[in-house]
Amino acid sequence: MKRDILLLTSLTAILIGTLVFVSNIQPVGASNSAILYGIIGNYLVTVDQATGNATEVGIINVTGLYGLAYDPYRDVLYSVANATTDPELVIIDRTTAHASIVEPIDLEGYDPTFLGLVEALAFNPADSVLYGSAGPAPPISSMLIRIDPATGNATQVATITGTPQNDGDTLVFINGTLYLADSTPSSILFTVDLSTGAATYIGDIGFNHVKSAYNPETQTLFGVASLDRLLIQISPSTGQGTLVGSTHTSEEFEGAFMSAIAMVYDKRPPDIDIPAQDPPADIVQPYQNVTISVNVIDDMSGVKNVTLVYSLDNGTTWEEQATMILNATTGLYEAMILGQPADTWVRFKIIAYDNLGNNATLDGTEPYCGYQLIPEFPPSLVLPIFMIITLLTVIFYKRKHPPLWKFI
Ligand SMILES: [Ca+2]
Ligand SMILES: [Ca+2]
Repeated sequence: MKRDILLLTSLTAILIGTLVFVSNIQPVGASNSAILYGIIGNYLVTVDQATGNATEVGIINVTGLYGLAYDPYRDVLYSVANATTDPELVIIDRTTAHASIVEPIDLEGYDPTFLGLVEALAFNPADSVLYGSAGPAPPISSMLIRIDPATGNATQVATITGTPQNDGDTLVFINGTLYLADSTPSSILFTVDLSTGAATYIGDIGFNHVKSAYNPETQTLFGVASLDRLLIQISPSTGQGTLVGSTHTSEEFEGAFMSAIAMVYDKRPPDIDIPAQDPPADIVQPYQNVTISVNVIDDMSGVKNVTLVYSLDNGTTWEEQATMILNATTGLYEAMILGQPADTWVRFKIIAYDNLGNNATLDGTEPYCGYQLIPEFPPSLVLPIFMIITLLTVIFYKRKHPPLWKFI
């Protein structure tokens, strides 16, 4: 009996251990450094993509916010303040939640007071353009606009047609294609032709008042059913929404709803600092090894690898390479170039990749990316050596040929 209990206890322990182990396994190939941001009232939040749970980043210092879009090339988060009255483009610092106002969004060809609604924002990585849906007054935004992020000036691209209200309640780009949801309040997903504004029906999402964002790293289209405070996933092919979880309760964030979401993800290469070398470039002796060290950072997906590629003929051919290893003490990536014969011109490049394949290169033309080994007889030594030889010759000659006065 005692042995049975012992056996049962052991098996349970093994089972729990296995479950814990299995639950810790990450899905293969699903690198996800992307962060889902949202706006709830005046709060900037991050949203857990697995549970839906919203966490406060900070309070945004402007009001009437609608729309949220991310430029991954410049690492800038855009939103619109006073969006339902006198829309202004704002940039939100995603670490402090501080908003800085760019300019009022004015529509070209119209009186500056014409635009009374900017409802959705979406950045298209395919053409690096910030798009929006707008109109003269709430609740319908049937104008598809592009916004100059430097000036706030907007131009109309097309008029949205073919949806229940011809209303762009949320916009999102997937691989260059514009998706739109129109909510009545049930949200229906469409694609939209950027040149004509004509919408093509995809399907009913099955949730109301949906705002959307796309994660290109996991290829997931997310939505929030705003008034129901729910995070959902949306199939881009059928439109069908599936529940992820609750974003927040009616007691949190002063009872406000999530008005927009945007995905912040890594499209920027790692930063490579100016490399250092030991010994320094001007005193490398023939056959002396040289260590190259450099600081490389990638604050989003992280550095995957750093490679030193080098040339032994001043950049004519680049056949040598070495993996730069992270030195845990200095935090620098290091690699060694083995000693070379006198006079050799060494040049090196540094290539760094982040975990999403974005890469940066120091191409070897930078002045600090090369060194010449000092010659066997550097010019500075030639004169002293010549003088010594001359002196020795004179002494030797004098010993063999005593001066004449000795015979006098
Ligand atoms: Ca609307
Ligand atoms: Ca990066």
